[in-house]
Amino acid sequence: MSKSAADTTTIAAISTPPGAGGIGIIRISGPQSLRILQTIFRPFNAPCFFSSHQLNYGRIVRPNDGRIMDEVLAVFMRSPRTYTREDVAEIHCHGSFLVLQNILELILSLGVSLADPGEFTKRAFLNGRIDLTRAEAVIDILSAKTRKGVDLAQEQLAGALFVRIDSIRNELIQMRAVVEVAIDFPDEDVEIINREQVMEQLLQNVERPLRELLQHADTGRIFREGISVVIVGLPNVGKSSLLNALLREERALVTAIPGTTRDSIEEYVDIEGIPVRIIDTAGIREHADEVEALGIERARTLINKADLVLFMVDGSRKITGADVDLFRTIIHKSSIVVINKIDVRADDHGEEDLFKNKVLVKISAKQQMGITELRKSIFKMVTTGKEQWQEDACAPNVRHKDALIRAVHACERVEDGLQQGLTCDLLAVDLQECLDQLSEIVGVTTTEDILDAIFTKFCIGK
Ligand SMILES: Nc1nc2c(ncn2[C@@H]2O[C@H](COP(=O)(O)OP(=O)(O)OP(=O)(O)O)[C@@H](O)[C@H]2O)c(=O)[nH]1
Ligand SMILES: [Mg+2]
Repeated sequence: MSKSAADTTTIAAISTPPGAGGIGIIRISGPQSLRILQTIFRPFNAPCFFSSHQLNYGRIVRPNDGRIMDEVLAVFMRSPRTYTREDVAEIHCHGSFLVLQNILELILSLGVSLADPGEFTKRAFLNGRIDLTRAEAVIDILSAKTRKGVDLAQEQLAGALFVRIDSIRNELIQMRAVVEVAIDFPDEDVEIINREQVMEQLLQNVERPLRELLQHADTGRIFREGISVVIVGLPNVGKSSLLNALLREERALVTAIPGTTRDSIEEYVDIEGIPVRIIDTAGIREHADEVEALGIERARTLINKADLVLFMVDGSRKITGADVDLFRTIIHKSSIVVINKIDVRADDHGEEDLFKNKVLVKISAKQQMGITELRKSIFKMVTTGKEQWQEDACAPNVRHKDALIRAVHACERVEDGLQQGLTCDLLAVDLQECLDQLSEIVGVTTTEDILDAIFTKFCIGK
């Protein structure tokens, strides 16, 4: 499907989060925006002409009975210099959910539709103000959990990814033109295209930049979506104390009684820009009571899903057979062995020999010792083998990555075809395929399914 113009309905939604706040904002977009304001807004300083992009001070009044709904600031923004490129109105009222709801209901009663999640941004895309990568950046900004995540999303919103993809697309469009000329003159004796030159251009200006983008996709994913780290160990080794130490707050209950944590607890921590979901689990042991056994079962499921396991032992005592048995169950996972309670450690217990080839970090969760080193080890562990992050790099998401892989494959087929002397009409097919994949990333061509999948991730009002 190519882009269609957005429909001509007028939509409205509460754009600020639910709950009480200083200010709440209702956003309206579409051709009826001005009429709605004129109907429900009464300025304190009449007359009010709703000059575009200027705030007006007044009240929202219900037209049929004159009831005052709230004292507000209202702004009308004339198309096309607006978020959606349509006429937009915003009402800034008191941040009470009930006030907002009352005003929204009044607006809807005047023939306006409630906006779907992401519909304002979808309209901005359909009306050509932003491409699809920028629309996705808006979601990333809203959901980012670390400053680094916000920075990446802001870069993408500024067009970093779009510009790169667009320049590769332009290369492909030029190449396609060259090849198509050759299709039109199939009977010429001399070869119209210079195969070596096309090959060189393809390698340098298409395949190389595509591969660079792909290399950053995995690192980008870590910064965008984060990773999950689960703390595993026998009861009482200090798992909950470590969660608290990483969070610098008393989040989980800590007691000297083994089996304190029964259900898993999870929280986000920012580790050098990576949003890390830290999960504290029930200490794993035999002979647990029913509730604890359920917690242990859950812990095992979490271990399987985790990106990294922090395997914790109590460093104040000797490693037991139970520690080793438990370690065997996580041997297939990427893990760091955390030796806790070094503040009360008399001497070494030979952990280095037991946990051969493993990264070992010694800490005291209670005394906050070794926590910085542990954070560094976690960062190193999850970024090792990944492309070094460069400041100007952009981070393709999973959708982009899939399309990039398909584009690279198409590009390779063109290269093979050039070498094997395939005819230009066949080369053109794969060139077009490569181009199509890139067009899908920026949204020049996209299916309704892709758009739905993207915009339903938004919250209402955005
Ligand atoms: N000396 C010392 N004691 C610690 C340290 N870390 C934890 N403890 C103590 O060890 C006991 C158990 O700590 P928790 O954090 O509850 O241990 P846990 O692994 O979560 O235990 P379960 O939830 O029962 O599996 C508590 O009495 C803590 O105060 C440490 O670094 N040094
Ligand atoms: Mg615990």
